[in-house]
Amino acid sequence: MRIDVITIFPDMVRAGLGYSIVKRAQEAGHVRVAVHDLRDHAPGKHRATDDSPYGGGAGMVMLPGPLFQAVESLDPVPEARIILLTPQGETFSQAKARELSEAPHLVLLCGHYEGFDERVRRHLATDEISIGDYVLTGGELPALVIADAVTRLLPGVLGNAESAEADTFTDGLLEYPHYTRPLDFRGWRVPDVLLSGHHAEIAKWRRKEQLRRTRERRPDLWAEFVPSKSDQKLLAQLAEEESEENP
Ligand code: JBH
Repeated sequence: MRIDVITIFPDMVRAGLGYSIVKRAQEAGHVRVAVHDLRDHAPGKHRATDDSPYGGGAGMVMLPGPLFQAVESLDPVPEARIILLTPQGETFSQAKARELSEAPHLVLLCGHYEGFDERVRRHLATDEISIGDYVLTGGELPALVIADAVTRLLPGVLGNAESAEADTFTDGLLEYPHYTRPLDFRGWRVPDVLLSGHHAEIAKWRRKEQLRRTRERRPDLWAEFVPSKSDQKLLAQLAEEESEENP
């Protein structure tokens, strides 16, 4: 896959791409990421990339000219996804990451809060994405989030162990609690079941903890979750344990 990021802060984005799985994936040739300075496509002495809004009002609007020129200079394939990072976009999700990981080419356009000229949205972008409902100063961090989430899904990027690992959003449950050495840390012990060597009991305990956690912490995921027959049995056990704790 090819990923191009267009931004007025190229060094900020490059810094974020130089670590971890994204770095490894680039070195291994699974993804080719390039970061471009929008100002290189801005005309005039001032190299402005934004201007005041027609009709008046506060804030600035990203000019269409530099953005169209920057994207056209990349000569994107017709199947490329041209993505605006904007608080008005669809909220990013694991499902969206999976969908984007199927595309041959992503172009990520980093906007700033006041937003893009409407013609960019209508005639250049194929997608508009937000990473969540909080105020950020620009689309640079969202671009890094998307590059990370998509890259780790590309074939060959994760080792077998990592990719076989059921991730939270695959089966709709949060992960179970993890423990490693030491057995006793400051008087806090690892649960006995994990030391028993009884694999079926361990699997049951883990599944039960996943159910408990998701029900407690994520009512949104819990509402969508469809328990299997064996999950229903574990949930009945949980209810039993809870009624013993609070008689
Ligand atoms: C995207 O993901 C969004 N959430 C909040 N602020 C943003 C600013 C620019 C791009 C976002």
